[in-house]
Amino acid sequence: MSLLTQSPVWRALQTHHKAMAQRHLRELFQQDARRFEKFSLLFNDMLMDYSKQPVDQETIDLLLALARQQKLEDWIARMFSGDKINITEHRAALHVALRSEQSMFIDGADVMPEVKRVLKQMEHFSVAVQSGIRCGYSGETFTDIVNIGIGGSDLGPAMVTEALKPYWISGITPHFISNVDGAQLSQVLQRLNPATTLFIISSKTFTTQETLVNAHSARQWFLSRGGSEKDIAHHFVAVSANRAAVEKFGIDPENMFVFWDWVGGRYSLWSAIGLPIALTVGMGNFYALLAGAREMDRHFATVPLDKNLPVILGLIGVWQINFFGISSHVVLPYDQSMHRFPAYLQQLEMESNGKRIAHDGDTVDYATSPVVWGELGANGQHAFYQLLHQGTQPVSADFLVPCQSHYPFGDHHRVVLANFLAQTEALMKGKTEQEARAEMTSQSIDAETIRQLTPHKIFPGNRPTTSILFKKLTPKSLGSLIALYEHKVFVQSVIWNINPFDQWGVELGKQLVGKILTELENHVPVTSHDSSTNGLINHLKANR
Ligand code: G6Q
Repeated sequence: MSLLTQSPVWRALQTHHKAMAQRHLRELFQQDARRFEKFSLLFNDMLMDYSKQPVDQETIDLLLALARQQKLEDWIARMFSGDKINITEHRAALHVALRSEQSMFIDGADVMPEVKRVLKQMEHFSVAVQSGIRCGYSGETFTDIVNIGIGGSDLGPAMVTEALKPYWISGITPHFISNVDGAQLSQVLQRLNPATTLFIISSKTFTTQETLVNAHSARQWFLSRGGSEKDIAHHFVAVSANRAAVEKFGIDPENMFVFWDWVGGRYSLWSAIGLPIALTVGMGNFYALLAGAREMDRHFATVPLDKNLPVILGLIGVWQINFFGISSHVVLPYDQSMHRFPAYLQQLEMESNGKRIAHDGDTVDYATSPVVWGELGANGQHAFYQLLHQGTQPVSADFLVPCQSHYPFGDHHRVVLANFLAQTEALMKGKTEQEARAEMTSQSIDAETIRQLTPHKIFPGNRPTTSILFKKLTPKSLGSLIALYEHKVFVQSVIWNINPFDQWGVELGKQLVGKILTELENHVPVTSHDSSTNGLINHLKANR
């Protein structure tokens, strides 16, 4: 058994769970009229309501004791001080420096002058593109930006760019190509004019096969549609930590935006990886995004644990996952612009904490990251909420809701809000047998039908939800929201004693593909794998 699961606090939480599991959320609300005030927190214009979680004051006290036992405050300080907390890669995880205004150090060297230099480079470049000073080979202004990248070099910037659609500068349309399936690239390129298209090749390593295949095809397309070799310098820029590979690809280092090994891919949207964001919404809005994250960083680093949003959000997750046994977590934004947020969060949470080896190399004897998934709120209601309400799998949920919409169109936003409120209330309360019967009786349904339908109309309720409300989805509030989740993930990693900043599982895929790619080149039958893989390869060879 691990030290964690043997610890007195863990055991106390297990005992406490036995008691809490007997209590329905409905009952907790009936017993305490001040439950909402007690179990909700404010940060700027953000409200986090966790009163619809199965907690009482003892739960919170025990979870905070667990956080202290795991030395959470020390770990937070270590992250902000540039310690090499990504131990398997011997690196710091200092993404907070990307939005800092103060000096931040790694190995005694201040990283901020470089961070600021690249931000200025992004600013000059985006102003030049937006104003038309930096233009395409025919002298026309750029109208389309194609970001080619995958994973962390795609999901963050794509999610933010979509979420900030109300801030898009007119005349520039962003496109994101991540999939190596040629369908995505060709569908986008067939609508574009090479003379007015700017490509950003985003890859920290600049060795990622999918990205390089897409980048080479984009280059080919450009050259075959009127662009010349010398025009490449105007139409292709790179964002990378690997200068040599960028040069080898043929991009002038003058057109390169760097970032550093202490920025993990899924934490990189605040770096030059955010270039498509800056080009689409303007550098002013990009700075506001950074400011929102910076304020959340300050909150995380300075506010006591019991009033600290990322800490409480992380601990609630631990309570659900490790004590209630919940392994499925759904995120439900009630805002159309946030349609990529669940995909972004999947990577952030599952790639960071989907691990089973602790810092000391031992296999953990407790659950870590749940399966994270999600969809826009109202759409989900007409699809999978059935399972949330009446299924056999327990699922915890985060609801993300703006108080104001950017689109004051008719009565739409009031309908959105009513749906969110109705769903969270129903998930908490459920519907008892008595209520189900009374409802059918009031509809004059006959006694036999009522008898038959009653079990189907009962809702157990007691489904745990957290609601996060923000005034409006602005660059600043979005920055705070993303940083909230980044730090929540870190909090959980500290409790679980795992490294959230490496990703050996991703590296595996990158290694495996090389050999098979060569095997697919010719028609010679393959026998070097297990019978299933050989069978699949040979079937594909025969049918390509
Ligand atoms: C992120 C992961 C991974 C990475 C991609 C792309 O944290 O490391 O998703 O971002 O594999 O890698 P490159 O940016 O190096 O192309």
